[in-house]
Amino acid sequence: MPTRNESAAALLDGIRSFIEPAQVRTDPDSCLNYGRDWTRLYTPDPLAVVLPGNIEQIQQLVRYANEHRLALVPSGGRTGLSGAAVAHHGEIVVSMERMNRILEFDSTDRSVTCQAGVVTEALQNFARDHGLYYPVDFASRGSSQIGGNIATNAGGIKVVRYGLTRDWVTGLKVVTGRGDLLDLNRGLIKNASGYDLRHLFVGSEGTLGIIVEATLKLTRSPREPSVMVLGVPDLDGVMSLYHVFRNKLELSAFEFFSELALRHVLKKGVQRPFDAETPYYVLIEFENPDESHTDQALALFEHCAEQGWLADGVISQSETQAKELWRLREDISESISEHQPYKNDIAVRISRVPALLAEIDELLAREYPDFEVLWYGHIGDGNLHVNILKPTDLDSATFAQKCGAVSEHLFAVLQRHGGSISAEHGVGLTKKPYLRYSRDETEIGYLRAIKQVFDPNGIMNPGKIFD
Ligand code: 2HG
Ligand code: ZN
Repeated sequence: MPTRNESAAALLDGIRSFIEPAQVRTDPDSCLNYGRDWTRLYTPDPLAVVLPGNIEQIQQLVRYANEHRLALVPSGGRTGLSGAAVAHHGEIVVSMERMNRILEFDSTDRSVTCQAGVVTEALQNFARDHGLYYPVDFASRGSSQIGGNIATNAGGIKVVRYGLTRDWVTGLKVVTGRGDLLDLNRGLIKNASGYDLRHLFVGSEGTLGIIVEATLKLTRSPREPSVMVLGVPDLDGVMSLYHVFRNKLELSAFEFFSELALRHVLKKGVQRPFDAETPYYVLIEFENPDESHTDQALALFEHCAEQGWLADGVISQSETQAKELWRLREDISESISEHQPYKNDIAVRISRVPALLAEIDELLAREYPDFEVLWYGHIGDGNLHVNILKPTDLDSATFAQKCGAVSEHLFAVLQRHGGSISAEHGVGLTKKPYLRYSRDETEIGYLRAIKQVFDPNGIMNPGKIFD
């Protein structure tokens, strides 16, 4: 961990000699906003917020930080849920916000090169304007940035069909923790010339260096996506629907949520999709270019209803209706934020989902008899978001301590199923104490050794993923 033994003012003056003084901020508002992400669990306390405008400035900053042993926290849209972009120990936040240009597009390659600070939705819109599609998508699309998505290997709602951010990154420019600029893979599809360092940076959470540019693949746009929401009496039904629908339709999403989770969205004014109330719901999105696909979906619906796997359902008739149905699932996270939820973002192989669900359900009912536990997530990817809401009369510290204790049991169950403590939100600060449940000591030793190569002085996002 770097130490500070020079006066803050002198250190910042040094930075102002190579980055425009107005882009080196210390005002309380900037420190508060740029020093935190969506976790709201930590008190932001950065030394300063720096907004570089080009790669040279970033290299200078990293070299300066090495010289003076300053800690840097790379910062994108700060929509993360694990504290990886939090600066709470006098670090310097390096915001990529000003580096938000799309630099190059090639229709033959179907690829786009952009700076790290491009907002996800801006890239999606750019692709659409060029008759193509960037498929990595999630509720925070309006503020999350490409660099942050890469640093956490963001997943989201279309993984079942299109994979994770990693699958779309064909090139990366990074400034390592040593200040070197690496130009990794340069948009190539095939490149068998040794270790692929690009993939080390995907999911590195800012601990190896700063992602400054990315080349991303695009694909053809989906044809007439339709959305179905189905009411399901039990978790076995959820898995049965997955098998049936996946085998017959080209699914682009297979999401689930509980009635308890849905109720929070309904409180915000969204309409219940149909009269029947069921403990669980599944949201399915599929390409529906002609009537034969609609007929197929309806036939599957009938079949599943006959089997007792679903109780009711609705299919979108327009794009607007499809968007409304998506809100039932996508708005959950925001609708519960006022309850200071303790978040779990766990993953197992899909075949293990039923057994894991049953065990965790039993564990949580036993350990949290008085807490509201909400289930939702990307069940088609084996990724469940288990959110525990803080009872209003319980103080935050006791709540966190109780949840932390249960996490040890939960992750032990997960470990037995070969799962991961973080599917898509990252380790950051919140899951750091539990990393050993996903990676054994030997493997963590290799992770540390890799960090040492890229960041020998430990200036890059110290205290994140592991100490
Ligand atoms: C989602 O899938 C996001 O909605 C947030 O990953 C999950 O709130 C959460 O736990
Ligand atoms: Zn998610």
